[in-house]
Amino acid sequence: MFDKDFTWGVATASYQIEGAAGQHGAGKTIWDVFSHDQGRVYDDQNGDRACNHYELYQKDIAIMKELGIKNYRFSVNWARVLPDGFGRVNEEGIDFYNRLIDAMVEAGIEPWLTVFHWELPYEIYKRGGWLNPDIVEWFGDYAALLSERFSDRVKHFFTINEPQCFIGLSYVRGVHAPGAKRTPEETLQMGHNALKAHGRAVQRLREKAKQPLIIGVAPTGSVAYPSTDSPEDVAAAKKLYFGAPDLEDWAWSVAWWSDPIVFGKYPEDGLKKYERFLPEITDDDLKLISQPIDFYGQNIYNGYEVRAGEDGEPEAVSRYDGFPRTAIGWPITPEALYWGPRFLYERYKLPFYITENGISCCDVVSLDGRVHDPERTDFTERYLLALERAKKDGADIRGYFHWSLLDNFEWADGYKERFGLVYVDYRTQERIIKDSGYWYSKLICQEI
Ligand code: GCO
Repeated sequence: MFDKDFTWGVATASYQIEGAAGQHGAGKTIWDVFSHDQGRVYDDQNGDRACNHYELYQKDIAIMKELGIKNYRFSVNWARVLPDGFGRVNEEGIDFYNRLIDAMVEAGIEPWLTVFHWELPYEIYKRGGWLNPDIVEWFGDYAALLSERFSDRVKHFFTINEPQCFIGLSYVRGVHAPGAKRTPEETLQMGHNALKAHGRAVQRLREKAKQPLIIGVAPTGSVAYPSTDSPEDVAAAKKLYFGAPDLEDWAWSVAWWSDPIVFGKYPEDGLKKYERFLPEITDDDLKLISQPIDFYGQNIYNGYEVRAGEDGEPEAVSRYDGFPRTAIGWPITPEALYWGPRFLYERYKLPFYITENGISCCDVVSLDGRVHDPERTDFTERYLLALERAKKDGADIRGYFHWSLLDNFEWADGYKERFGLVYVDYRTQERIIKDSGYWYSKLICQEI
């Protein structure tokens, strides 16, 4: 599958794997606080220990090396390097990421660093978080620090990961940290500040860069895919995919987050639909948000079927009884990895990466001591076949990162969901490479 220079990788995020939460000089983040608040996370679990990657990172890198994984998307915990989110640097935290990056380089693994995968420092949250306009500069300073300290070895950076979730799930729905619902005026303002912070980070990353950097983003979204290849169905799916959702779902928009970054303007339909609740949006803001980036990534897990109704307008098609689902309950829709990248490439015309895709399964250790997970292999193969077809049909697809290297802390679902190619026994921190991990290894090493 794919040619030799295709980027194959795996992805993780700091709070989900590192453990050592709030230790070695790190500050608290909203997830540290939220996960200790009773009743927020499944079974009151938290990321205090997680996969203890903070201590076991060498082991995890050795596993990647063994599997032939050459690209690793990981994230830095903002409060580990800047305990308050700004100002004082925690050198112990910087040392940890230096050791981690050095180990990757030594193992021949290319680091892909995500600047923000949701760990908002608690001190910044106390000052208003995404609502405080100062966050744009704080985030820029944080990005500058990462560039200054790591860009001699790290060339690939993502600014923000899934604003749909760290604004939408967090403040529109209130189910992720900090677990406080806010008004539409407030959430739209937060979103605008997050986009400005992205733009500022792009500027500051480049300003301090020790080599030319390759910078992108990793938003997400469920893909509207057409029932058939007919031009009517395709147009209907595309319209819904990029259209403005109703106000209560505004943060799930694809175009709202990506059009300003790539085109320097918000989509017209959203501007109309959310008009009463919008913050002030200036030309300077849009200029800042639309700093040139080098690639466009999306985390894609699933989609929904759409057809053209009698009047040609998009119509969602309901799923048949017994529709295949993953353990977490998400529909299995490989079409998402065909139509998503195609639509996104057609619209944004930037080199495209799948920055996350994967499946949670009810994995268990079998009597033979191994973890047999045929569902994960089958899922991944189906999705990759669709992705390959999208590339053949013209989308400039450069790479694929599987979520995730390890089973880990799945946010509000705690350790209930296992997304890893590698099984983690949280009692002992033993790692067991799942059958799918060996399969992925063969695939990316072009042995199958
Ligand atoms: C993200 C994702 C990951 C999840 C994964 C499975 O923001 O990148 O939410 O952190 O663990 O998508 O849900």
